[in-house]
Amino acid sequence: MKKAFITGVTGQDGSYLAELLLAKGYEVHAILRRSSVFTTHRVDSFIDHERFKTYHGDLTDSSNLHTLLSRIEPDEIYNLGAQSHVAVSFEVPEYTAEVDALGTIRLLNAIKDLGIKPRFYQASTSELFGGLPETAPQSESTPFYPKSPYGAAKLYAYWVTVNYRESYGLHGSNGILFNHESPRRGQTFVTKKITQAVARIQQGRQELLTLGNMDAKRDWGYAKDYVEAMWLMMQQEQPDDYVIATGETWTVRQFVDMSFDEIGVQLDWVGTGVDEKGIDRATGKVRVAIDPRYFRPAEVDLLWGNPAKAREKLGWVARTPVRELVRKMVQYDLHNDQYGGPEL
Ligand code: NDP
Ligand code: GDR
Repeated sequence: MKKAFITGVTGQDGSYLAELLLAKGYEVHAILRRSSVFTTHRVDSFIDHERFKTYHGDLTDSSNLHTLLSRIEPDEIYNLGAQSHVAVSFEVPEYTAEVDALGTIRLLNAIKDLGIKPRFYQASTSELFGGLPETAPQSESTPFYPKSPYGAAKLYAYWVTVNYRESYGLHGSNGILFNHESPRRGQTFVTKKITQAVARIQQGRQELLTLGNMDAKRDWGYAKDYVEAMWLMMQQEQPDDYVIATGETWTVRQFVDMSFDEIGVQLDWVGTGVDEKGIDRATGKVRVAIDPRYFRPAEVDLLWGNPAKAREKLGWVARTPVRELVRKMVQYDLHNDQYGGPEL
């Protein structure tokens, strides 16, 4: 029986990945951060599974990671734990680097010191790219240009994974994943914020959705498809780095329109910049407003991935078009207030 070790299991991706690995017969070991409130909503449906084992742990604690890896001796390590919010990273840059950059080297050093030989997956990101229109669509050979403390921390993690591969023969791969969403997406990321607001507006529990930059373009896929790519990378004879994306890009405004479409509301967009408003054509009510407090000190304007290498080498393709993703998220939010409900 293969053993996997996951950091970030309570997050969106970690929960889908753990489910996938349990279904494949793995023993799944994972760390949970101590918190004053429960953080296990996304894994509660399988937390008592006999092959799912949890430990308190933290990417900021080297001795904890060292001890756990020496006891478990996993076959595969998936490093998904991170302070993953780009806007928040401008407010807590040092902590973001501590977890996202140094957390990765802590894991890699534990592997090296212990002399164990797991395969290692690093959750790299399209935020490594600057999102300049002339670089799109971005591929594995597009130059990096991180535009946030988060992106810069992930750049370090990307390169130390490559470096330990080249220096010590680590089977380490970077998945350069473009944005991927799901009903389990954290509530402060733009897609979930939108679909949850649409559901609440439909239910008469919210009036207004307030957003920042509506012109940013993102290549949005479905998280459940993307964790399969992580696993596929770990099954390859040779480690490598892969862009994982749908190959399509949409503005935030288009995502808003598609989400309101799900409940039969068409919006009129009036004005420009900070005055822009999405007005419900049928009722005349303002549904969307822009608040500069959601603007970032620097923005990644256009992310649009080229997943050709993943298709050719891993046989992976994104199966869920953005419309279907929007439908899954809005429908889920119409029927569930918490993570853990049934998905369509
Ligand atoms: P989430 O924010 O949903 O989950 C992050 C996870 O990391 C949570 O389990 C969180 O624990 C954990 N974590 C945070 N800080 C620490 C720490 N100090 N020690 C250990 N664990 C910690 O992220 P996603 O699931 O969306 O993303 C997974 C990974 O993939 C992240 O590394 C992210 O940066 C990266 N990524 C995500 C993309 C996306 O579009 N979703 C795209 C590309 C990369 P807790 O529940 O306690 O907060
Ligand atoms: P991103 O995702 O920064 O791409 O990082 P997010 O959903 O936060 O932002 C996407 C785009 O939407 C714009 N935006 C807003 N964003 C948020 N969060 N809230 C708003 O109100 C809002 N209004 C407009 C943003 O400016 C941005 O352009 C995600 C994370 O999962 C990272 O961990 C991951 O590495 C990248 O995706 C790929």
